[in-house]
Amino acid sequence: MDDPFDSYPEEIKEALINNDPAAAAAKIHKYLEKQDNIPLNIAITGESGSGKSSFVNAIRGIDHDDEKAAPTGCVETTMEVTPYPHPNYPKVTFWDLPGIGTTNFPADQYLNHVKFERFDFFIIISADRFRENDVKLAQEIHKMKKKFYFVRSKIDHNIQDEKRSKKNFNKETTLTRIRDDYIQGRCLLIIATISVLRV
Ligand SMILES: Nc1nc2c(ncn2[C@@H]2O[C@H](COP(=O)(O)OP(=O)(O)OP(=O)(O)O)[C@@H](O)[C@H]2O)c(=O)[nH]1
Ligand SMILES: [Mg+2]
Repeated sequence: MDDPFDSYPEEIKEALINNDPAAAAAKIHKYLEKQDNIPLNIAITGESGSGKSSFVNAIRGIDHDDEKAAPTGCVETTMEVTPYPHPNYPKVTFWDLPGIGTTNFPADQYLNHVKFERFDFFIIISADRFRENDVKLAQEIHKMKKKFYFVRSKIDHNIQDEKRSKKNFNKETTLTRIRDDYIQGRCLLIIATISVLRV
């Protein structure tokens, strides 16, 4: 039979095996405190204008015009890799990255430029279409044996466009088509709009 304490750190295991619940509890408490203090650096990446900085603001619950907000805009905006702390977990940092694939940040120089390997976890934001650069980013992250989520932004735009152009418009059908399209691309997907994130 598998050892039920197998995944526990040695010192906790020892206290449990020795039937010393008080010592085990103290050690577990210390262990959890230590876990809380491990820094986690999450990179928000993707093409320019896909909504990376807007996502950072939404996930931090900060309005675009707040002085602590990541600047957003309808032209290429983020030029520096910029850290933003998680509002509740000080050890968790969201890093707002410039967009891949512009003349300022060509795809072949992007990874070096932003020092891609220094982050622990990645969120790739993409709007409208699943593009070559999104795949490149995912492949790089996979090579580093790290994890990522895809977030599809600007769903509200897609819904509006379909509503305008299709007689038999149905919101659920549109969302399902978008989901299926990404699943075919073998992506783990969260569908998001700024308004959804703010709820
Ligand atoms: N309607 C809608 N607009 C969005 C959404 N996400 C972002 N935007 C808008 O899209 C534009 C670009 O958003 P940013 O967050 O600046 O995009 P970015 O990816 O950070 O762009 P760069 O910094 O240039 O790489 C802004 O005008 C945002 O208000 C969304 O989900 N829905
Ligand atoms: Mg930005």
